[in-house]
Amino acid sequence: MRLYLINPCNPLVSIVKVKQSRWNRYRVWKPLSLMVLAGLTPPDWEITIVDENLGVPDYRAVPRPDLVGITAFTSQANRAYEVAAHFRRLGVPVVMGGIHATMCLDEVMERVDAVVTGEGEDIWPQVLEDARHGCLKRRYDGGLAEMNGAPFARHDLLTGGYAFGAIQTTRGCPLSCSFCSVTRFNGAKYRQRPIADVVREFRSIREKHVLVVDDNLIGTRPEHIARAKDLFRAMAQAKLRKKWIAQATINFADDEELLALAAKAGCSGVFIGFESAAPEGLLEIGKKFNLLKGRDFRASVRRIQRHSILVAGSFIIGLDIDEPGIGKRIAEVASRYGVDNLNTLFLTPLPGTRLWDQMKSENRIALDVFPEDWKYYTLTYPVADYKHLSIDGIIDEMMSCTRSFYSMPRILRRVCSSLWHRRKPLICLAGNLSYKGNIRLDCKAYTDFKRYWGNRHNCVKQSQRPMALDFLKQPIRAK
Ligand code: B12
Ligand code: SF4
Repeated sequence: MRLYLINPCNPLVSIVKVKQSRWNRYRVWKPLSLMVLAGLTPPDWEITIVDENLGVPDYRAVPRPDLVGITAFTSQANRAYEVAAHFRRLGVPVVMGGIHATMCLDEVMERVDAVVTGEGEDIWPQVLEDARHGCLKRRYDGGLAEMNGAPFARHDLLTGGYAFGAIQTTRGCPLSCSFCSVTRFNGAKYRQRPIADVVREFRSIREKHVLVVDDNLIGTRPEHIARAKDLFRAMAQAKLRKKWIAQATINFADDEELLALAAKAGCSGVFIGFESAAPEGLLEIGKKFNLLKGRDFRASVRRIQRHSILVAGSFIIGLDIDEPGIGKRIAEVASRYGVDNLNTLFLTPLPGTRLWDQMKSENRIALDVFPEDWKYYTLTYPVADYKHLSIDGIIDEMMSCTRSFYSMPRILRRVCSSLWHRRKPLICLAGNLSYKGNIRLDCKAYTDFKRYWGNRHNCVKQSQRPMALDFLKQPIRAK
């Protein structure tokens, strides 16, 4: 039995060609979901993982599979449907799972043979058995999986082309921020894999650099932190010789022992969601956690950096409290906090989130011709009606945020500071220049987007109904 597991691309996102430059390897990330599914697949299946981000194969020229499994974030849904349609035309059954299939079940059901909602571990073997006997059901529900004893992801099936390996050590998040899908999808309970399993799986990763995909590697409660410390101790003891980056909440900074152990275990950078420059913004999105203990963000960032761990900060633009001038304000606040990199994203109502429910009820979802418009749900395009900012206005704010944070004087100041404090100045410089280099691509993408948006408004005005418009069906141009 031949199985293809496919990660579809989104031409608006897949801007790099890995073959063009070695550096592009740092900008593509392994689809861990498919490597996990491969690990759950019995050995008599011949498995091929296709990551379209590395290049789209000519599917007409590949051997015919017996089953196709597709994963997709919402932003990949359109391409997922194209790939599904191709294989279904050949009579090959197509199964789709992952976050979009779970949140938009009806839409996906119409376009594939079987849909798997929730996590795959407990249900995938059943799906394969049914496929083998030609009796796939239309719907399977994986629910929340046990974290103990699952087979390891097949890291051997996706080699070459990536600078980073990928691993997961925990699932779930109790914080339930309004814009985020994680609590709804993976649950509020923080679930941890056995430490010995994580260390063993780490060993099976070939890459020297690893992305730990956990939404919050350290968790929020004392027992979570204690487990994180045990994990870091075990990783250090195992002498894995890997450098890894992860996502965490700002409480990472509160425990010197935790920071020292993380650094010893190989942590080289952490991605932290600050989300808003104002306490009212944090209240608006339900991230009160960041407000606890009257936190001094600048001191927190410094404490992390003192352990030679780089800090990338994430902010959201387009909250109801955000007014003109917010772009510069975010850049200033992020510079004041002292983060090494800034990633600002548009507030985006992702299906299944509380933000989606709220914006839908207020009729504020602006890009709503689905599934076509999903391709813009990358958090890098404005897709909603923002309270105090027009579409042009919010794009200008985003550009002024990026230009201001990544101005040459500010980059030099950050690099000098990391040189002075002996904190990886070259990585800091490369990261900053890479973001700065993206500004040109962003300008071009926004020009195309504004044209699309303008055309669409005119057409809607003429027809007075938001329907799938012809120009939407034209192929999307890569940035
Ligand atoms: C790592 C990660 C990334 C990596 C992606 C690596 C990759 N290629 O997969 C990077 C950094 C590139 C990334 C980018 C983005 N991401 Co992201 N990312 C994550 C993160 C933190 C972990 C995903 C992961 O690897 N999980 C581990 C695997 C094992 O779990 P899984 O993917 O859920 O797969 C399981 C099940 O879903 C299921 N399953 C999945 N696929 C399939 C397929 C079949 C056939 C079956 C049977 C089952 C199945 O089985 C698996 C095993 O249980 C998630 C948060 C999360 N907890 O999911 C956000 C998340 C997926 N990202 C999100 C978003 C919004 C994005 C971006 C659009 C924006 C951004 N800048 O972050 C971009 C989109 C890029 C694009 N190509 O369009 C949202 C998606 C919401 C949505 N509705 O789409 C999430 C949920 C975070 C959030 N805040 O809500 N992301
Ligand atoms: S944004 Fe981060 S902290 Fe908030 S619910 Fe999502 S994973 Fe948890």
